[in-house]
Order: sequence, then C-alpha cells, then structure tokens
Amino acid sequence: MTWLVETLHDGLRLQIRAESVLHDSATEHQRLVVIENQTLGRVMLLDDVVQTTEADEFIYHEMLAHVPVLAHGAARKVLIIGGGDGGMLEEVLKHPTVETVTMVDIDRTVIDISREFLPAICGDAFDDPRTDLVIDDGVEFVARDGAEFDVIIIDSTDPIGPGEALFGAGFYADCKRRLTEGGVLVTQNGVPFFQGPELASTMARLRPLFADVGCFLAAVPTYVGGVMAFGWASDNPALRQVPVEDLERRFTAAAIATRYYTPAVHKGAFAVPPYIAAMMDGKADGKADG
Ligand code: AG3
Repeated sequence: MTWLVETLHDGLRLQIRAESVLHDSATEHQRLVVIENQTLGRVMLLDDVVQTTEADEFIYHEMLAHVPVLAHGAARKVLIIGGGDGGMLEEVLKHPTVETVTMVDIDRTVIDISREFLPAICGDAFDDPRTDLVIDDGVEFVARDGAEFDVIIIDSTDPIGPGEALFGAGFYADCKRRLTEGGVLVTQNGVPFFQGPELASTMARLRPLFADVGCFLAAVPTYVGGVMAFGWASDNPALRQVPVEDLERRFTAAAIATRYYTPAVHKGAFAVPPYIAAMMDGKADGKADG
C-alpha cells in the first residue's frame, strides 16, 4: 500500500492511498500515474497532481462541457485543448447538435493509458466518428490558421509544466481568432481560494480580447480548496444571461442524463462570492479593499 502525495498548494498536502498502482511512467511530457483508491475509484495524476477520479469526474466534465454548449445553443464545432483522459470529449459528444469535436492533447500516452484504464471516464468517445483527435501542442494548434469553433474548452492541467502555456495571453488571443462570431471560450482556472493569482491573471488577459469575461464555479471534491473557477469569455454577452427557460428547453431537447448539471445549477454557477470577485479584479487575497 502506497500513499500518493499531491503538493500543488504551498504548505498543504493531499494524500491519497493507492490500493493498487495501475500505471506509473514518465511520458515524453510528464509523470503519469493511475491508481485505484477505495473511495475515489481510479484516479489519474499528472506530475503528482490529481487530474480526474472516477468518483467525481462528472462534476468537472459536465460543468465545463454543458454550460458553454447549452449557453451557445447551436454549437456544431467544438474544440477541446487538453483533456487527454477523454472525459470532456465524452460529455461534449452527448450533444446531438455537435457535429465534430476536435481534441488536441500534447501527450499521446495519456490518451492510450486513459483508454486502457479509465473506460468509466472516457467511454467510447475516442472511437466516435465525430471525434477528431490531434496529438499536438495546443498553443501551436490554435496559432495556425484553420477551422473555427463555436465553443473552445481548455481542459488543462494547472499552470505548471506543459500546462503553463495554456494560460498565456498569446494563446488566449489565438483561441479568440479560432472562435466563430459570438462563440465562447471556457477555461479550467483552478481553485481560487488557493490559486487567486492564476484567476486574476487569466481575467486580466481575457478582458482586452472579449466583450464579456467572467467565471462560473463548481465544487469538485478532489480539487481541494472549495469551489473551482472556470473562465468564461465571449463577444456575445447574451450567452452568459440565457434565461433558465431557454436552457431547460435546450437541455430537454438534448436528452442528456446528468448527475450535477441542471439549468438551475448552470444559472447559479455564475453567482460569484465577493472574495472571488475581488480576486478576479486582481486582489489576490480576495479582500475588496485590498
Ligand atoms: N484538469 C484539471 C486539474 C486541475 C487540478 N487543479 C487543482 N486541484 N487545483 C482536469 C482534467 C480532467 N479532464
């Protein structure tokens, strides 16, 4: 029996017991570990940071997929940057309006290992005819000219290691260039209670690029520290204000079974407590008078 230690936040550790270690390797890009834990089921870590667990992946994946797709209402082309475990891909593919999902991940090994050990998370998503899987650096992918997307989802790691460039101003500008008019960009933006400066810097980088920038929230138990923030950016401010009745209609039409997402949860997720609003404005300690 081994204990895995996550040391993402300074002065604080999360330990997870590995009932068994299913995989442990150094890929070309990062350390990749998959373990089995009694409470969480299978858990995937990258560079010793928990990425996803069978027990709570639904919260993160449902929120980062269904909120932008249902807010948009007519998303046909979706781009996922990162997301090697396939959980986001699987969730986006549940939308009948979506014609293609391009997924760009830098690390083929993460995909191979997820297919082998995390079928409960990715299902058959990688075999779906609407899936266009690209093994590439997401930064370079969006920097090139090519198809435009109605929704872009940044399913990244934290801004350390390979994930760091996915929080850069140039990357966000290229994402904007690759969005259709009025499209929406959503980002994984960490747990503000411990990662306030990360949220502040993303907000500051997105604001000059988009007419409407904000964030929405969900508590994912294995991302310790309370709620996680997801960045939101679009040139169409109406997408952040879609009436709950419209979301209900779209959600019913999509006929997707969820365990976390509902149109009411969607609306509520955009209610931001003052300490997080202050962080979004660059007051990293969350105090309004900073
Ligand atoms: N990637 C986001 C992991 C973030 C962990 N960060 C944290 N605990 N603050 C999830 C990948 C799932 N597809």
